[in-house]
This record gives sequence, structure tokens and C-alpha cells, in this order.
Amino acid sequence: MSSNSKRIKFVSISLPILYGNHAYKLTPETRKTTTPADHTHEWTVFFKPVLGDLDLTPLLKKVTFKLHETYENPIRSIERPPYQVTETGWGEFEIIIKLYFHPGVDLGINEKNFQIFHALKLHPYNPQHPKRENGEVHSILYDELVFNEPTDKVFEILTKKPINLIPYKLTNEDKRDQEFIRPDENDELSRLDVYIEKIKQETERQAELYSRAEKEKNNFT
Ligand code: SLL
Repeated sequence: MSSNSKRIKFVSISLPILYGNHAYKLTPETRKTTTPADHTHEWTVFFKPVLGDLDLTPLLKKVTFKLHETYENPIRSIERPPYQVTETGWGEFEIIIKLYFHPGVDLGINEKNFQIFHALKLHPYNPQHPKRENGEVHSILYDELVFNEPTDKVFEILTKKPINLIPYKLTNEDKRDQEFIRPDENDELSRLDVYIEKIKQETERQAELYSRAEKEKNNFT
């Protein structure tokens, strides 16, 4: 075991992610000569960090997308971002997105591979929802990858700029209850403090002006 694969006790770090698919109805213009006649849609399935420009390659060895067996080479392996696969087809099915981390022994990462199940959507979920005119569908989900008791190396990767995530301590290890604040929430809160202070000052100033005006008025009467 390398020196940087020691685990940090009672600490978790969560990485906000997005995954899902876009789908477009094929039209005579978008259809290629090679597109099979029974294919009705073009779709793209993807996985990415919420902060799109984060480089996860220090952590991720590859991401695989397991498609339905009606596809040729159903397991598509992507080693660099964007982690996505574009295909055409006719039917909806479940896609297994698998994240492979770099092996622990060499790099001190030591995270288990992680699976996400995504139901590929080609048709709008709810017939009552207003349909997009062009028949586009976007089925995108938010989730967080939680790194519990990360190794020193994972801690270093996730907390270093520009990823800059804030680790949180588990207050009760058994319940794994989690208290955490993300950097953007921190920023928002400190901005709010500044505005609250400004409003307080302005209220005091107005009160002062009012009482002065009130005094002046009394002097006249
Ligand atoms: C369904 N259970 O019946 C699903 C299966 C399979 C979708 C959907 C094939 C692409 C190809 C394709 O779109 N498969 O022939 O290359 O709805």
C-alpha cells in the first residue's frame, strides 16, 4: 500500500454530478444514409460533474455505458471527458453507467467502482406536460457521489482547486448523518450577511432622517 492510501476517519466529501440523456426525433434532414430505417431517435447518454469544467481524470480511469444487447458492442468505454455516448435507436431501455476509479495500489485512490442506472427516455414522461415542438426529450438527474473516509490522495484531489469541495465530518458514524455546506452556499450566505448589514444601516439612516424632519416640523409649529 502506498503512503497516500491511508483513510481519513469520519470524513466524507460529496461530489455533485449530473447524468441522463438527451433525445431528438430523427427527421429526413437529420437521418443519415447509414441510419437503419426503423430508428426513430438520436440520443446521447452522459455523466458529468455539475461543475462542468472539473477534471475528474485524476480519479476516474474510465466510464462505461452498457447499452441494450440489440446494439453492437453494447459496452462502450470512455476514458476522457466528455463521458458520453451518442446513438440512434427505436426503443427505451436501462443504461448502466459504471465509474471505474484508478486502482488504489498504484495511486492511493482505493475507491470501489460505482454503478448508476439510467432509464433512457425517448418519449416525454407525462402526456399532460406541454410537449416540446421538435419532440426533444431531456431526462437529466442530479446526484452526489459521496466519498466516505477518503484516502489522503482522494482527499487531496477533491479539495484542491478548482474542485475545492468542503469535507464534512460525520457527527454520528453509525447513522452516517451528514452535515455539510457547499462552497457556493457559503458564498451565498456571506453575500446575504453583507446585504442584511446594508439594509440595517439604511433603515437606521432613514429613521434618523425621519426624526430630524419630524423635529424641524415641530420647530415650525
Ligand atoms: C423495448 N425493452 O422493447 C425495450 C428494448 C431496445 C432498443 C429496447 C436497437 C438499436 C439497433 C434499439 O433501439 N434497441 O437496432 O441498433 O422497448
